[in-house]
Amino acid sequence: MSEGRDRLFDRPGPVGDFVFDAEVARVFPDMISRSVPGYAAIINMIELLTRMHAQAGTRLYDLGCSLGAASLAMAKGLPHDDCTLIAVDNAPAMLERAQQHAQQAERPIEFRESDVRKIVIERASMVVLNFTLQFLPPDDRVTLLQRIRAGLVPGGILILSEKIAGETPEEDALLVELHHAFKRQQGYSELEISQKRAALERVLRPEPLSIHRNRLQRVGFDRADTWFQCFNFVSIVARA
Ligand code: GEK
Repeated sequence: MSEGRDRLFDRPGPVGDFVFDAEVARVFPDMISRSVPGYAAIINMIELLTRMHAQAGTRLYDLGCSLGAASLAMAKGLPHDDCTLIAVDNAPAMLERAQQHAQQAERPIEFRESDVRKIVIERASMVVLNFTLQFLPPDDRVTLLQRIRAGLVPGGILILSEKIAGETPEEDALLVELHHAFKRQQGYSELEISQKRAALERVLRPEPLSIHRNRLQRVGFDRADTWFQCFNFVSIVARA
C-alpha cells in the first residue's frame, strides 16, 4: 500500500471544498503530520491515556478514525482482553486504508463506515474525537457530545482534539501566523498553504477553546482539562 507526499494543492487553480477522497487518503499520513503540529505526540499519548483509562469489559470508540492512527495507538495501550475497540469514519477511501493498517494492530478493531452522528455509543470507557468534531456543523456538535456523555461509564473519558480559533482577533492572528510558519518549515509553499486554507474554509470551522470547555461542562462532563496545545491545535481530556 503506497502512501506518498502531499502535493495536492501545489498547482494554482479553482479550489473546491476539501473532501476525504482517495487522493487525500493516499497522502494522509504525510499531510496530517506536516499540517498539525504535535500530531505524533498526541497519537503517542492516546496510547498512554488508553493504558490509564480503559476499563475492563467496556467499549472504546475512535470517531472519525481516518487511517486509524489513534485506533492503533488505543489497540497498543489497551490493557484488557475483553474490551471492544470501534473505529468509525464516513469516508470509504479512508476506511479502506485504515482496515489495511489495522492488520498490524495489537488487538482487533471493528471498523464501521458511518456518520459519527449515527453511531450508538454505549458502555464506553473512552471515546476519541481526534480532529473530527471540527468538521461537523456547529449545531450538531452539542448533540454528539451529549450522546457521548450519555454513553460513558462512570470514570470514562473523552479525548477531544481540535483546531481552535483564538479568543480575540489578535490571538487568532498570532496562532494562524505561527501555524503557517510551521507549515512553511514543513516544506509547504505559500500557494499550497493558501489553497488548502481556501479548501477548508467552509468545511472545517474552528471555535475558541472557551466554547469547547463550556460546552463540555454544559453537556455534563465533570471536568474538561487541556492536556496538549501547540499553536491553534489543542487536545482536551473530559471526564464523566
Ligand atoms: C487521526 N482521527 O488520524 N462522520 C464520520 N467521519 C467523519 C465525519 C462524520 N460526520 N466528518 C468527518 N469525518 C484521525 C484524524 S481527520 C482530521 C481525523 C483532519 C472524518 C473524515 O472522513 C476524516 O477521516 C476525519 O473525520 C477527520 O487521529 O483531516 O484534519
